[in-house]
Amino acid sequence: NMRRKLVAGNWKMNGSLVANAALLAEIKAGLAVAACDIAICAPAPYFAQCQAELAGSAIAWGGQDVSAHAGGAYTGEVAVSMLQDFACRYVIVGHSERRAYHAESDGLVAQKALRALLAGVTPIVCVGETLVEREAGQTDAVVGRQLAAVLDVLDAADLARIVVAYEPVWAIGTGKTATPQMAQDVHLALRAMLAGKNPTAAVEVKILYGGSMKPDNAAELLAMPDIDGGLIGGAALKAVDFLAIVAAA
Ligand code: 3PY
Repeated sequence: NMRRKLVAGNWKMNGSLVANAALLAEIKAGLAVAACDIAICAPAPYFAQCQAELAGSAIAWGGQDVSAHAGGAYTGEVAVSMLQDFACRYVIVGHSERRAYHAESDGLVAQKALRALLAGVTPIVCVGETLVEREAGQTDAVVGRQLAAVLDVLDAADLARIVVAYEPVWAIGTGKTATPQMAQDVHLALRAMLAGKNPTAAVEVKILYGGSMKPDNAAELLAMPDIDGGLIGGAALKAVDFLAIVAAA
């Protein structure tokens, strides 16, 4: 396919000024001319550091969440305008950790995605089923419901400007990975849903796989026809691992 792959690190709630400086320096030093797009999604307090270290490099940066509101009395929230102040290109929305630990609904995730998109920040919309849901044969229904909520609020013309990430909840931080074929099957189903909204855009939308992607399994996952990159958890915190995944993409 024609889609350029995207490898996006999700640092989650890890890092410090000192640790990030070392990690970013190591990644920059080790980066050959990359054949893929690369991004790092950092905690908000480190946007300025990412901008200072990564501006002018081949690596984009972004956030891990954004408010559904434009601004105002929402203590603790971060507005998309604030991400833009630090030139964030991407923002993750609806990661399963936010859905599970912060009770984010499909509707709220959709509003966040829309807020980012309208501001010109690319939302990386995460969807994924739990183990119980998979074993009950509900995978397509669950990810379909999660994606439908986002598709409902977007203009069809804007569809090509989102990134989707399929992250089976049972594979996140557990060391378990979906087999390439299991992932491919879901990616194909997601792309078919996107095509229902806008067939041309569906061909362009990147669908990333997330959930314990690491150097060991990246190449075979990334070889699947509808897997257009990865959203990388733990392996994004080690320069050698992150670089190995970038090299595989
Ligand atoms: C993981 O790989 O564990 C992730 O959740 C990436 O977002």
